Amino acid sequence: MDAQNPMEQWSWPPRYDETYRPPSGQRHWFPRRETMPAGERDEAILARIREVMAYAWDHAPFYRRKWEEAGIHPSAIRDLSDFEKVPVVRKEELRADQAAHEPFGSYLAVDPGEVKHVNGTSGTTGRPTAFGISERDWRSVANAHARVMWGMGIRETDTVLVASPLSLYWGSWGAYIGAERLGARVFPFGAGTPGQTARTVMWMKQMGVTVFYGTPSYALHLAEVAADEGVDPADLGLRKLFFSGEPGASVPTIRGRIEAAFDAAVYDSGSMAEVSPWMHLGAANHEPGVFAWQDLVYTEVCDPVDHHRVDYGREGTPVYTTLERTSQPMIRLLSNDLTRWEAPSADRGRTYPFLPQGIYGRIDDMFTVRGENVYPSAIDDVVMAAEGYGGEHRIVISRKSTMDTLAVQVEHRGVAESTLDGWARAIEDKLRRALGVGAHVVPVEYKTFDRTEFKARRVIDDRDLLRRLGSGS
Ligand code: 8LQ
Repeated sequence: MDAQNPMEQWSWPPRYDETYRPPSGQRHWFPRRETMPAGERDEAILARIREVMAYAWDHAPFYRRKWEEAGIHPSAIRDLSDFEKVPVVRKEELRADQAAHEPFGSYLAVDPGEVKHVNGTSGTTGRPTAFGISERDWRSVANAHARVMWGMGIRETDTVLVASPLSLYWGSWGAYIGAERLGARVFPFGAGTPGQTARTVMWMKQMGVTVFYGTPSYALHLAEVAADEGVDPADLGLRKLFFSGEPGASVPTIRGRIEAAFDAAVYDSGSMAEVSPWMHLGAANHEPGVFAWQDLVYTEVCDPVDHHRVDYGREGTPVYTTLERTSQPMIRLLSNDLTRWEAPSADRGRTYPFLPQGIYGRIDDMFTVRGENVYPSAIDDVVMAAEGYGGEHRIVISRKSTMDTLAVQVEHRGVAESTLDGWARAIEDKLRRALGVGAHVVPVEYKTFDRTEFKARRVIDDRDLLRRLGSGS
């Protein structure tokens, strides 16, 4: 342990020894930071929050305006409960602020000349948001990601394939610079151009890729394409796959399918690009679920209405605060995602709060059918477990008179025509038990639906269409 730095390179503004790397056999990159009593860490986090808030107050007019309106000054934060009174930041606010203060918004807390990297949201509708990243932040993210990837067991002897789009998407670059900082070999193949997936399979074999990064949907698609090319994905030589961007790696069925297809270990990670290092929700050993690495990005799982922390054991929406970002610090960014958290426990090998089911959905994607809240990922979990599942499905919500109905179109493969009806009814039974509501299962031919190379969009909400046409209620 470094006597000058009792929490191992813990400083504000962040400064890392770029030559540091633990011995290969060591489980933790920073053992003290990762295994210290959670209460002690919380004290350091509180002090850091005060520093980050004071910094934002001085350097980012967006925060000063917002907090003055709310009557809050950084010096008033005396404990972590006080911090819950700081108003959340919504993504719409960031978008509007950037429109008013081009190009990076008035939450940019460094001189514009210090922005050395630009990433952004890849959304095709609405105004995109630009991420202006200083060199210091770029390095902090690289160091954080190296550390979380180290925790997944990735080592300098690995070759890491970045198989998500290498364009505006922060996720790909974050994985790239993390792997590079860790000392691994990085192979930025990307994803998303026609015919690329078959080439990925070929190159993976040639380059001896041992680690895959991308989305869970894409890993499943890659396995399918490999099989079409006559390659058993289990023979590709992968040791590990790690994911971000969408639910899946902590959804048991999806996780199981990926593990089985590639005969490799699966790790979940990811939060939101705005709060990169997004990998702060890195993996726990070989179980589903993720840790909230609180010393990188302080995560509060909150009541979606009052934005106060919910008790451990309860469901809520993550609210994120970056503790190592100086260019566009995020202080209580509301995710509108859903998760459940558990108290830190030394038994898990890291004393961080634990999200046993990962992030299982977005509040916006949740729908209500006959009074029951339904998450698409819960449907995925059931449908993808069915023997004879063909690889894709679509969830269709529509409205008949005043009642919402749920139908799931499921591709089948290798199911005899004469038994299809029974096959569909069996999935319906399982859905009813898992969701508490009935769903109509419609079998469709294998490869009816497009595969995605990025984040899946499986929900078709006909009620939206009705609303847009003005005929819905
Ligand atoms: N989202 C991201 N990671 C997720 C996960 N592990 N489980 C469930 N949902 C997840 C840049 C990083 O890869 C994170 C990322 O995808 O950032 P984006 O593009 O800003 O998207 C953020 C949203 O992806 C989150 O709010 C989650 O809904 C989802």
